[in-house]
Amino acid sequence: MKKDSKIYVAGHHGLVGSAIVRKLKDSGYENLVFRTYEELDLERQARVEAFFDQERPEYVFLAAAKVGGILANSQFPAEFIYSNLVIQTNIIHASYLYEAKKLLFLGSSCIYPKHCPQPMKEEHLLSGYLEPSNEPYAVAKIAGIKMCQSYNRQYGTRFISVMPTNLYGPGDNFDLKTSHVLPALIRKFHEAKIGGDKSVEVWGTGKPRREFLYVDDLADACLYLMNNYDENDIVNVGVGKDQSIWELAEMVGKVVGFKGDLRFDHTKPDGTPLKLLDVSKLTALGWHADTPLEEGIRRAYQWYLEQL
Ligand code: GFB
Repeated sequence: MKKDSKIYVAGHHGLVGSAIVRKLKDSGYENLVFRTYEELDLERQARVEAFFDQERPEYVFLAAAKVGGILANSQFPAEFIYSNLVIQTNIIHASYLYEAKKLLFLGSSCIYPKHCPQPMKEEHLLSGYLEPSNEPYAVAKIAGIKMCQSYNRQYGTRFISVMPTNLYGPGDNFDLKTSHVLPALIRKFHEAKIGGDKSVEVWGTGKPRREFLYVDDLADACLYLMNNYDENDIVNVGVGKDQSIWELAEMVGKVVGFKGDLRFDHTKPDGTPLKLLDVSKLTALGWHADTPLEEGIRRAYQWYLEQL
């Protein structure tokens, strides 16, 4: 990308899209294009194509998606599969029709099988059954990967796919029913501290292990890959280290300053037991994550406090 290249960030209000915009602006890219939901409904194919016809973006970051935590994925499976399939299909196809130079598609680590060998390598895609709690979302993301690869093969496009691990940071969703674990815990611990509660409820057994990547690190990786990676194969983006939900809860409690106990709600799902990405490919390409988890949680908590 040149500093004056026309760059479209789809989903610029979301956790990932807003971080990509911050990173692009900080890096001196000045010709950025966005549309709000009111201006452009990405589920409407004709409108997406009219937008591409009018703007002709050279580079596309496809960060628009319907996302949510383990419960939202189980409760709204139709929305997760429909919205993601339609949005990504419209944008990938329009990028081909209107000759974008390059597109970066954001997948997810949930594309890998439920019982995938750990850490999960790019080659493990489609090697086993998916985790049922987010299968519709994962199937949509896998379709996006295959669409990018198929367009590259048949049409000679340059569409790359990036698989981030669980993300968190400024711009996250803190709604307790639909959010991911990290923002949920920040909010629960904060409210328990303010309310003087003796304990905080944590879903599941606390035993599943997860890897967490600060979203500004992901944005940095996305720019790096847009500028330095041209292969058809997917690339994992993570930190290469995981911890149990129990350990995570203790760390969030420490950052927030809550001194009470953890109460595990076994009626809530654990989801996939292990989900650690193998990041050796990205490391070999010359990129690694910078933000230690505790520092990232501190920044995310600060952002949450500023929104209150
Ligand atoms: O982050 P999370 O919702 O999604 O849950 P996944 C991770 C783990 O944290 C699960 C536990 O074992 C939850 O039971 N957990 C504990 C909590 N307390 C809470 C809480 O208050 N809220 C939430 N949400 N979880 C997601 C997929 O799976 O991974 C998405 O649902 C996406 O589709 C994302 O792929 C990366 O890590 O299990």
